[in-house]
Amino acid sequence: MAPALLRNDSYDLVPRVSSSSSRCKVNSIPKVSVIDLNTYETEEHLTDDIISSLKVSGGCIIRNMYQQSTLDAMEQEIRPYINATGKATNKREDFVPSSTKLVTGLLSKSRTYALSVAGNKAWRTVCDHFLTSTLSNSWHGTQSRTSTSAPQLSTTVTFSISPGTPAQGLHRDDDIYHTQHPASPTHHLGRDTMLCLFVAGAPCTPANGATRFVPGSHLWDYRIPPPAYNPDNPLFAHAAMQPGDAFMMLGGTYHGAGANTTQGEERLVYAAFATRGYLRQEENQYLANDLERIRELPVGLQRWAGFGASKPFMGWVDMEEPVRLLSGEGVDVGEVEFW
Ligand SMILES: O=C(O)CCC(=O)C(=O)O
Ligand SMILES: [Fe+2]
Repeated sequence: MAPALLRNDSYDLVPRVSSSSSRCKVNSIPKVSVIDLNTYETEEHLTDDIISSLKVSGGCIIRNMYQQSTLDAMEQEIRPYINATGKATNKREDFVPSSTKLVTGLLSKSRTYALSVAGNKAWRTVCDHFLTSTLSNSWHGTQSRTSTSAPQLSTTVTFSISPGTPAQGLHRDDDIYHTQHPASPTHHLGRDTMLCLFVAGAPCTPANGATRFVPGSHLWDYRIPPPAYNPDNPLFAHAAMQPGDAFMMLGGTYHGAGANTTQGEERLVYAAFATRGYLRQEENQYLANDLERIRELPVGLQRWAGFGASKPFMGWVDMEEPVRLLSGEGVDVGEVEFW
């Protein structure tokens, strides 16, 4: 079915065009990879390329990640919530313009979203790569233990962005974890606290506010402010997507929603965010969701959603993994070691 594997070589560094900001000590602007899922024969090759791309530019666009039938099912489940969301109050106007309709707590609102976006296998593999933590030399008496903490889902959100919505301020999502780094010429594992997945439910164009981002800024000194946006500034790229395309981004990359300057186009994006297993989830999944719906999800997805335990000894209820309590008697959730 798929044509022969096409290796993606689009993340070469191109010479930097000088920036107006003397504080931007970047020597090159990494090119953003745009890869097409249909050209891959194995998921391993796909995720390898996404990972390489994210390390270099902080963002990667994946064409054709979702079929229209999945998008249709997801929209059918989520649209009633969008329709029921009035114009938001301006209590978070400082971050998300009030003309943006946000639907959150999606794990229990849309099973399609839960299985295909939050639980997307390729995304989870990429999360495993960037967000797994291993603790060695954890001494317990005379025993030295090694614990591996798997990443977890942090936030679920649908963005419905109407015409007239102004641009969002450029920001780094990983600020919520107080992440700060000095400038680094290359990426190294251990520095990331967040990985983001954006899925286009409708076309995302520069005119309707496709996410603006600054390739390579995940490696900048975190004290450097974001550059001023202008469409011709070569420091910026746009996550322009057709329905079914996806954009993955490290949480340290400067980005923000653009302005929706169209007359009648809604920008519809389904997003999921992940973090390390021992950090607090941005969205409180225990209160954001109807637990009856969470119970109906596969146990592995429940663990991913924060109802598992992070090793060592994080997140238990009555010294048990939350999935055990959630599932009740008679459901095999497997044995868990807490370290
Ligand atoms: O809507 C977008 O394109 C980005 C939204 C975003 O960055 C955020 O809300 O943190
Ligand atoms: Fe953001």
